[in-house]
Amino acid sequence: MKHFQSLVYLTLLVSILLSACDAESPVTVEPIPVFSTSEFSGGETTIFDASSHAFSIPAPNLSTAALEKHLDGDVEFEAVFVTAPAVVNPGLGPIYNNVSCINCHSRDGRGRPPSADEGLVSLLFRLSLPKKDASGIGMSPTPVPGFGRQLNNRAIVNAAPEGKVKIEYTEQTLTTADGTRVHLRYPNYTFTDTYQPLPENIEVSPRVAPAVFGLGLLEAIPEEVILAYADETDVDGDGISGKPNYVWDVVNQRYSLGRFGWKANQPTLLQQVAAAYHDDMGITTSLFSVENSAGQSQLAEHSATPEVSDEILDVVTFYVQTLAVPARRNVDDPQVKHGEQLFAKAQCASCHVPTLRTGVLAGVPSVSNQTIHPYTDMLLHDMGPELADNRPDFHASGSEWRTPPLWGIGLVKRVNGHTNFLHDGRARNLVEAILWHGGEAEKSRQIVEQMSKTERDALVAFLESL
Ligand code: HEC
Ligand code: HEC
Ligand SMILES: [Ca+2]
Ligand SMILES: [Ca+2]
Ligand SMILES: [Ca+2]
Repeated sequence: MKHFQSLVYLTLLVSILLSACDAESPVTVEPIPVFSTSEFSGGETTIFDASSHAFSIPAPNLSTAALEKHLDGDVEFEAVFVTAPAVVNPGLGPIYNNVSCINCHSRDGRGRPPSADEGLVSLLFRLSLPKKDASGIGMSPTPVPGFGRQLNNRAIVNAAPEGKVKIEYTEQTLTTADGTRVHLRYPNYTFTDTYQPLPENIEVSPRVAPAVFGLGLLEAIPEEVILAYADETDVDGDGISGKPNYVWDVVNQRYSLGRFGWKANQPTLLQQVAAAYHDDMGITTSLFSVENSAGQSQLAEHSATPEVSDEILDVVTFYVQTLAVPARRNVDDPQVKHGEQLFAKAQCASCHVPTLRTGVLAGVPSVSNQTIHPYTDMLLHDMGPELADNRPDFHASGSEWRTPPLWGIGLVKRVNGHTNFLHDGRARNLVEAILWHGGEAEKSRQIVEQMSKTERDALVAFLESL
């Protein structure tokens, strides 16, 4: 705890230093081009493939050696883990959510909530206890005794899963200005069959697996570029603030800018991948060397040697850094162009920033110095009470989420066979996803509600071209 306190001071100091720099030498960002007629969403990493494999293709600008490394990572991303001892891929569990990366990130794409007769596959639940006081803000979520920070709903033989989740939806109908009725479903979760009682005051955050392509590019965006879009106190008065998350960086032993996950709660892809092995599969690495089941009364602590080596961690990280971004389609279609104008008019581009330039990502030249069209600012935004999970994650409040990139969103149906969007997959199509926007995006939602059907169709056609 003491250790943590000194870290707070450190962060304070860092932010004071940062704001001091801000005042003296403001970072100049070139004006954002609101329109992007480019098909090259991922710069030179773009691939022209709109098939069901669109998210699984290596960046075309990899060197031969880099491609080999990527393909090694591909094998590991698909590797199915089993209970130790085993010759191949041992170390699963004892408690876990799934047996391979690809099982959740199906075709390197996005997961979804289970249908009525399915168990959980690619949706997981983060858990924590409320912070005792304000001094906990900015800290990692407080683990729940006996459960940690994630509900592990599966277990190896002789171990009990932590519990199951029952999902029920409440429907509400919204009528847009032109008389179109849209049915929105709101999820309610009940935890059942828990191996020991869950405390009543737990905080719960449902999260579906996001797509994993283009992530090296997002890691390569210079920190100062992201911070230049932040406007925490809404100085320019457009109702949109945008706030960086600062999260614990295990490798550098300090707080760093958060970039990955629905609340930007991971600083780097290396740490994101190691956390996935640990939290989602029960597999230890040099970054997280203690099993996720540690401290549970039902389970003994397990082996001290990492179950996945640094080499494997490295190639899997490289794999998610170097998956190509699919090219845009139909950019010259008049309806798509109309939709793009409406996207700007509805202030969508204030958060879903169309164009950014990457810097240098060490060891990954293919994603370095690229002009990209990710449609994200990588910042947290208050999205209102209806999307809130009420579970703070470092500096992200219970109602703040990181703007997700929209590139490739029009191909989710073809790749993953569904159109479930948002952090919990509640939206069943793009219009529903937009109509759930609230908080800082309330004005955007209202503009879309006021649109004619022709306009809303154009906006969707634009999103589907991404
Ligand atoms: C049980 C399902 C599940 C498994 C297994 C899983 N993931 Fe994930 N993954 C998720 C979820 C859910 C998130 C979002 C996490 C969050 O918001 O905190 C995520 C996030 C990610 C991200 C960040 C994506 C982004 O846009 O920010 C990467 C990269 C990733 N996972 C890679 C992996 C790798 C590599 C593995 C295997 C070692 C893996 N995942 C295993 C569900 C899973
Ligand atoms: C204030 C910032 C902000 C504005 C303005 C905004 N969005 Fe979003 N958008 C977000 C955030 C944050 C999420 C993730 C919310 C969640 O998952 O709970 C999101 C999610 C989405 C998604 C689902 C993405 C996914 O991966 O599931 C779509 C589609 C989308 N926005 C489109 C739009 C459109 C179109 C507009 C304009 C009408 C718009 N957004 C305006 C911040 C914003
Ligand atoms: Ca293990
Ligand atoms: Ca757990
Ligand atoms: Ca603002």
